[in-house]
Amino acid sequence: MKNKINFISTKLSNLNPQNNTHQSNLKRQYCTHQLEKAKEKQSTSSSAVSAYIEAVRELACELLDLLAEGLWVPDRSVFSRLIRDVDSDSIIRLNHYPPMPMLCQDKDSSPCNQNKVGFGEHSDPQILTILRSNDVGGLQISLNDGAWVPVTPDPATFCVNVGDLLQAMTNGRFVSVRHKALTNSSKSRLSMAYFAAPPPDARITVPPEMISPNKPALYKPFTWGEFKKAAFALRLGDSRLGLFRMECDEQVA
Ligand SMILES: O=C(O)CCC(=O)C(=O)O
Repeated sequence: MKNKINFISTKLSNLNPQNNTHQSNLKRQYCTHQLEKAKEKQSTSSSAVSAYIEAVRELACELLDLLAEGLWVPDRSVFSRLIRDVDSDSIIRLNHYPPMPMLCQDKDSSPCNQNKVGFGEHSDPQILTILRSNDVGGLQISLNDGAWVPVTPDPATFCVNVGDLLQAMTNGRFVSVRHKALTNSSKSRLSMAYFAAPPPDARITVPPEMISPNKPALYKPFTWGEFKKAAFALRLGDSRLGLFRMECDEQVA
């Protein structure tokens, strides 16, 4: 293929060298222009993403400060400090769920008459998730009794999920929410999730004020790195916090 291109260009230059110089200059100018346009576009979108990340990180920190205050923890930045850390392992994920038409012969028969699962049931392992979506529904959360409740989509609001680490750091006072996302049969769902996480070597512990003889520590101390490693060894829907739960005899001790 490379030879062929070389051959054609040689031929063109043989026919009219001046023309060819002009053509390749035009071509080069066009390519440079396209490249600059693409770079400009890339830098505009990457600065928009950076600005968004900064804004949602600030929101997550403010929420965590309020939460610590509400729990009567004297050091109100005990949770947010982990996210503000320069080595914070926070990430952003963009999800796209293309429409999945229901292609059933018999429209009334289950399960092909139901929406397909786009993102399986799970809880978020990090501290807090700030989720935003377009106006296409699909997100569902699981209640204590196991019932699934749809979350009304609203592009102007944020959905905040408590993650596993916050459950551990509040000694079970806040519970990480199990959720899943279903596809829509005719429209695309888009969502953007900011997962606020500590640095990998941060020790996940409970503020001492939240532990008492009546409410002993539920989880052993662990690092986020250890938790992530354990999480990767499990399936998406498995409960990871169970691995770090104190044994009953340790709680009494
Ligand atoms: O798209 C959604 O609403 C859910 C996304 C989600 O659960 C995730 O990214 O972990």
